[in-house]
Amino acid sequence: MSGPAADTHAPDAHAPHGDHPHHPEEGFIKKYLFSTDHKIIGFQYLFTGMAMALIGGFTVYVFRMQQAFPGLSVPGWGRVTAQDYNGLVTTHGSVMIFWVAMPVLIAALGNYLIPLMIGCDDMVFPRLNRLSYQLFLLSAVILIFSFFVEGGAFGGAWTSYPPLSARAEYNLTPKGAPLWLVAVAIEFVAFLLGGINFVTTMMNSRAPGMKMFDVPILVWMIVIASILFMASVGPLVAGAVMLLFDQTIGTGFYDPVRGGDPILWQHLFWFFGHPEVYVVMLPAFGIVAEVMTVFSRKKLFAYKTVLYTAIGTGVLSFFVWAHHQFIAGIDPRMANIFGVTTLLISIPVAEMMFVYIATLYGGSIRLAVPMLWALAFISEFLLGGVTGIFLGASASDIYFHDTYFVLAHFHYTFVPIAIVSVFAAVTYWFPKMFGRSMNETWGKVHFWGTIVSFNFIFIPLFITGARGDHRRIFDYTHFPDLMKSGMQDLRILATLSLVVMLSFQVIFLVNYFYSMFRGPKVGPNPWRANTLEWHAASPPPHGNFPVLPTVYRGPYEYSVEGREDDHWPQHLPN
Ligand SMILES: [Cu+2]
Repeated sequence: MSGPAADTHAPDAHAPHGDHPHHPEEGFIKKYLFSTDHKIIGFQYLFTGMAMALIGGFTVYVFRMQQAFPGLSVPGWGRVTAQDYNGLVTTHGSVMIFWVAMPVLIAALGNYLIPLMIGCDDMVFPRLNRLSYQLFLLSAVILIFSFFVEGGAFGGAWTSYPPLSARAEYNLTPKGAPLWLVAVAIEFVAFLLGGINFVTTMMNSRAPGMKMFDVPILVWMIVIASILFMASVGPLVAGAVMLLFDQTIGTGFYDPVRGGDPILWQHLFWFFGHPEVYVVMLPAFGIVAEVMTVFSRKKLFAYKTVLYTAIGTGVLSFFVWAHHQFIAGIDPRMANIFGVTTLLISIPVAEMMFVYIATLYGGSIRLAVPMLWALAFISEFLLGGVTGIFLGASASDIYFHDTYFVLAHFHYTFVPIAIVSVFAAVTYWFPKMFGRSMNETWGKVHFWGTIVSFNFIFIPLFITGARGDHRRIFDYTHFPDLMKSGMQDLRILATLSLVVMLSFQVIFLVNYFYSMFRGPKVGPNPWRANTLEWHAASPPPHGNFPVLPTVYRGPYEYSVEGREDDHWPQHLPN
């Protein structure tokens, strides 16, 4: 590989604050609340996402307790009414996807890592970046505020299907519903602004010598995910404005009585909703790839193929959405077409799994905590993928639609994406973020406790779902048949496993926040990784690199022998 190629301009090094009257020292408020530093904004998204995950976790605990023990006064909540139940389920789904998975996987990691991984001082538009977080925070505040208005939080499910979500006589949360819609819309604007920064920064601020195929795969995945989001969100925003009008000023866009069509919303929602799955899945795949190469001391297998596959998956994700409407009354011939495209999209995903396995093959594998999470991602996500086949085929989906089999399926894809890969990322980049290490033993206790209990939540729900158990039933005592032959026992097992899984998160939180201040100090590159963020100090100073690096090779040059010199960081010449 030749020396530094000046195909991108060499950004100037960015000195710490206080070096110039126009770049003064910042006070606490300016530094931490109104910062334009990409790292601080990354932390703001991360900690807000973590706080929202507490809401997501608490809501599922309450409504699962109601499912397992109907009528129980749930500790920490009390008796659960039908209205509560709908609000809790809707909040859980919305929060975990929009206010946890997206902000943490894309905005937090994208903000913190992209400038560090491509070797520059900050995002191209730092103030726009700050605005994106402020809008995100505003959206979270509006959502939480909606819990306390008359009628309570929106209970029409995160898919917000009309007529339930629109018609006043059905919509029991006349204030909560439009507030939910406004919160989601503002959050989407926040992500659009964030995406603009990620794409322009990666395209324009790469270190000298860093060509497109030298960019770490995680950066590419976040950039592709941002473009996917930008391309898919438009129709939904238009649809949401129409829904807001139906909710507030009595239009009838989705009202069949007045010539509207509720199925239109389903198309607009899922035209966004399914690409959205890949908007969060691709960064998760990127995290796992980064961790896996470091802890197997192996080059990522077929880097270019992975990149083209990610782009191909993104494109194909726009042609599968109607698999959510196989039984909504769409033309069966259309269902067949969408069945085929849906089964097709499992091919690139399966290919990614093979890439991981090929990367591991012959590697010198070290089972540190981040690697355990990365390996668990493969096995758990695979279960999610395989069960999706039954739902992609319209014939079998007619039976499975809206049962707990569907719920178990998408939790076997979403929990690996939003939880497992995030734990891999948080534990892997912890030393970079704080210059200290987390406790490995407690990390492993947290890992095994979480993974084992996770499977005991959803495997029982595959069984009840395959036996016809439908979603969104508030009180099973109204359906005694559904409580017989072990079905209720399976629900109780799932709920108790959930309580166990949530309890293990306390170990993580203690380990995380204790280690942040008291963990053993480590050097800049404790994992002996190659990507540029490990070339910066830990934690990186404002401006990241006192001297901006030059890149001489791709991100994953490892040999398999595990020798001391088995890695060639991107910033070191041959
Ligand atoms: Cu889908």
